[in-house]
Amino acid sequence: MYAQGLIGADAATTEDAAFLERFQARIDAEEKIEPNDPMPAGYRKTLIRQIGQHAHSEIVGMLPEGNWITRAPSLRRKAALLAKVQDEGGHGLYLYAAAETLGVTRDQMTEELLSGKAKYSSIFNYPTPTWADIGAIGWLVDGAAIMNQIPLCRCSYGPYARAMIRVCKEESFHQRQGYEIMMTLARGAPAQKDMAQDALNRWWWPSLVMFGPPDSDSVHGDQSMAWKIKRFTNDELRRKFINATVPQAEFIDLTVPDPDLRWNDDTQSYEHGPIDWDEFWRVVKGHGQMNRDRIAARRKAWEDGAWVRDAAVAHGEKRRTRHTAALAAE
Ligand code: FAQ
Repeated sequence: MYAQGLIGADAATTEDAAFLERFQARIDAEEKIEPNDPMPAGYRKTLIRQIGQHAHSEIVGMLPEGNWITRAPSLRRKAALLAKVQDEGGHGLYLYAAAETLGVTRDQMTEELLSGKAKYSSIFNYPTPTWADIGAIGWLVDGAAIMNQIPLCRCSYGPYARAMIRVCKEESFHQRQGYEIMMTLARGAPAQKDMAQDALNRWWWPSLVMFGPPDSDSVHGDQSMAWKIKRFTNDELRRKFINATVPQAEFIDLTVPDPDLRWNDDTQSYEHGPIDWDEFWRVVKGHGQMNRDRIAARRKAWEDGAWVRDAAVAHGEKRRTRHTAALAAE
């Protein structure tokens, strides 16, 4: 869709110290970097990786909730869930388009997802066995996504930052619909409250690791902070999320499943108990409960959709031919 010529743009750029200094000065001056601007190859590569992973997460993220569209408990819940899942599909499309401005194609990104080369968020490898999981995903997963994405609205790369503005508005609606489901269950019959608590128990820790490994193990963190792709570190965002979410759990009388959780008056922040990072890396490496199903579902969707892509290309060619013929006849 976007100019393929951009792929080689860096080849013409000598990344000498003066070039890198000029680029960093633009970043430090809070200028937005746009698709045709010269940029270090590493900056381009980091963005393609992160935006691509983000796009895949939105698309794979449609699956756990999509599982409940036919079983939502009322027409109102069904309409809201349907709209939410469609929004996630839209977010994926804005993000693929933003990544394409850097010279990668959607087909390349899809190929990397299906071959396991590109990652998507660990969170979407957990199952959704009960209706309360839909509440927990909206409340916690969209809540974590907002915490991560609001700073991305100020990312130094223009197309990514602009895509995030609309995405964040929609995520905010998603978070509220999820919290409202949890509130309704938590104030319902004892069995409903148990279901809400059980969902919180299962989604709490996976939501905390969505922010990535601890800063000490974050491979890309420092460079992405220097380039103002990231504005906060993984641990800073995790802390902000916990601080915002614990009072929300207390308000609906649910218990955060962390016996070591403590308010620290000095830092004005919660301290959390140990995170199981082995479990995180197991899931990231493809051994979570749902990894195989998720990729199988995406592969099937891609193969089933081949005729639609072929038809769209054929239609485009037909229109171009007609347009050229009409111009020639003028
Ligand atoms: N899962 O060096 P860092 C959503 C990987 S959207 C899997 O710290 P970085 C909306 C990381 O890629 C959710 N892998 O990396 C929704 C790297 O591996 P690599 C997605 C992870 O990039 C809601 C390695 O670990 N959001 O939820 C994860 O500086 C409901 C080392 O990590 C975004 O993608 C993980 N959780 O920081 C949809 C936001 N964490 O690439 C449907 C944009 C880390 O070297 C329903 N992304 N890794 O092979 C970011 O902000 C960053 O990429 C981080 C990671 C913060 C995720």
